[in-house]
Amino acid sequence: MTKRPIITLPDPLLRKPSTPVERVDEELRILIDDMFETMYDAPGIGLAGVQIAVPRRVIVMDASYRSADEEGGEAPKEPIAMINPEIVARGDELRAHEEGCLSIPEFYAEIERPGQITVRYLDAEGKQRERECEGILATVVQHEVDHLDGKLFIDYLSRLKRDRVIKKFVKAAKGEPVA
Ligand code: GNR
Ligand code: NI
Repeated sequence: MTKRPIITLPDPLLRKPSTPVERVDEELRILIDDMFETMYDAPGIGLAGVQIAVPRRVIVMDASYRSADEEGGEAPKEPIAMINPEIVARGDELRAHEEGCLSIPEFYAEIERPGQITVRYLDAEGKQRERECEGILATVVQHEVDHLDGKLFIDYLSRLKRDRVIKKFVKAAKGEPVA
């Protein structure tokens, strides 16, 4: 397994829609392994291919650490990989979660999204599956599927707030002081 570098704002690749995976093969499973290693090392609870500069429709997640926190106990790892994920149903109730993104380091904001979703995807063996998600996992799946469409969680903020965040990262990338 190889840890790969994570791209950050304002890298234009983050805005590029990712391409569907056509074949679930060994090469793809190696990519997925590398994505898990990169995510656990960061550490993060989700990662999309495009974040390691591979704009293909693959996401990995593990929300077990977060739920262990909430329950105040130890939790075993619960790695989940989804290929060509599609959100096929959304519940009516919205839930707010504090979100962060490995591609927007050290910025956090409360975002409202449907609290319950159904996602259809291929697993690492190429088998079609469907899964109902709620809680933090519902939020992370939506956050990751957004990445595949070139969308970031700051897009849900007001234009003023979003532009402020982007400007900070543009300045930092130019080596200017960000205050
Ligand atoms: O590590 C992450 N934590 C997180 C917290 C709340 C909502 C979404 C996330 S995903 C994020 C990792 C990441 O950037 N995935 O794309
Ligand atoms: Ni993210």
